[in-house]
Amino acid sequence: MISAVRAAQFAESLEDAQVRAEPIAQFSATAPLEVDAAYQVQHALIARRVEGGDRVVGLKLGFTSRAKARQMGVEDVILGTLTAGMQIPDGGAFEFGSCIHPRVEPEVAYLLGSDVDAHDGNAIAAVAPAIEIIDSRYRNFQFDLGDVVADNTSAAGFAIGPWMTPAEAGRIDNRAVLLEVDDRLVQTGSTSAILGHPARALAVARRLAATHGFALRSGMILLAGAATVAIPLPQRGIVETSIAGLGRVRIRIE
Ligand code: OOG
Repeated sequence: MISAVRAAQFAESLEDAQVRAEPIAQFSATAPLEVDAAYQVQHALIARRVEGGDRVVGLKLGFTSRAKARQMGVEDVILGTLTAGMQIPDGGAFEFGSCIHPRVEPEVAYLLGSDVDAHDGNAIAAVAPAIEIIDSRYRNFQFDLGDVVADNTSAAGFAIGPWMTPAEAGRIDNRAVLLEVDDRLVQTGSTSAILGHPARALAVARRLAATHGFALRSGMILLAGAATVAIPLPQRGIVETSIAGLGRVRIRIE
């Protein structure tokens, strides 16, 4: 653990990097953060946003697929926070210039139908295809585990497609996942790349939430993590995720 003052200082430099869209040096180069301290920084960062009028709308998992963990060299599954300010409506626009070096990845999203504590069973009310935009606030998109947790797991934007009930969706493992830019296929994968079965996401999120001081509440969104590697976000164009049997979600980058 670190002092609240120290956590606030780390949070302020991350917030500054994001607002100015200018990267900072990784903390691990000079002052490595233990995982507990890194979550303290993330909570301080989100508290600043909430004080500024933003609102927590969900949580996101990171490094739930081997492809992503390998791409970034971080092995542990991590939890980040989604706020209303990050949400892009399905079909809406996202400003490339608001980011430093954004990347995009296709994901599965869940809607929680009840509060979830460490022992709860299945609370998934709905499932949807999703797009996540990540933008590390660190130079060259390089970080260690503590760095990326403090930086709210690189969260920058997300869009959710039409929700479907679990009964309508059926078994959601081993569904084809496509990421397209201007109707060109840029990544393909399977929902089973997420933890071997994407339904495991809730249990993993529940464990991390209980350990690191997050609440999983009814009405919250949970992003289960990328099913493929991330690709650089195009400066302009239409980005779309489609998941077989679940439908599609698209945003316009401008
Ligand atoms: C960290 C976020 C990883 C995922 O889906 O695995 C992530 C990063 O790669 O910058 O969101």
